[in-house]
Amino acid sequence: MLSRPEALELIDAAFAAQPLVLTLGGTIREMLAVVGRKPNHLYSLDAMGQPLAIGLGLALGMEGRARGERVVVVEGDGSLLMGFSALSTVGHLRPRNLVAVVLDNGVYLATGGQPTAAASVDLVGVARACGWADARVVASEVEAVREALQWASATDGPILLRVPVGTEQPTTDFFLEDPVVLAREFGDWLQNTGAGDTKRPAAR
Ligand SMILES: Cc1ncc(C[n+]2csc(CCOP(=O)(O)OP(=O)(O)O)c2C)c(N)n1
Ligand SMILES: [Mg+2]
Repeated sequence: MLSRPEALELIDAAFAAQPLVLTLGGTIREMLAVVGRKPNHLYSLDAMGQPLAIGLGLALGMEGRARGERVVVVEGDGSLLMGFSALSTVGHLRPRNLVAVVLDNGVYLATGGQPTAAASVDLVGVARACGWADARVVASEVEAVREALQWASATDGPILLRVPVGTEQPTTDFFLEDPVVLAREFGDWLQNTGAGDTKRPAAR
């Protein structure tokens, strides 16, 4: 079973310079520990249930941009279950440039490891039934995840990948940045730099 940091490293490598919406604190801190702070990463601190809807809006807004560009949403199982209605909106609007990767540890890890309903929900079946272009459960090992990410980056979406990950919780640094600053930094990157470049814009 892959750890979440291992999965995050593979996701960053596959979409190194694409807009990437990251769910909640634990996943965000682990991504920061693995690849550092990047302007193409939108850190949606504590916005449980919102990342897929945020990614949908971004994907729709970016549909006219460079071919091949993808908006990637990295979601947790608990947060996706909270924002479940966005699955139907994505299936209805079908943005071709949207990839959702659900890192499914089966629990609300951040609040003590209580089990989520994910164990009894066929997320791939739900996404397909909602009209997503495709969805897959991915074996929790490096090559399978790498291959699935590669496929998702080259296939018309919306695409959902469900990746089981372990429940270990590595010690990470605090990340106490103001969400207003985070959103502006990401917006600046989108507008002024854009996909393909991950230099952080100059502070203003
Ligand atoms: C609306 C709302 N309710 C509760 C919380 C508290 N909370 C933060 S993370 C979390 C668990 C999220 O579960 P999951 O998406 O599976 O991520 P994991 O904890 O497994 O990393 C909860 C309940 C919150 N941030 N927002
Ligand atoms: Mg979880």
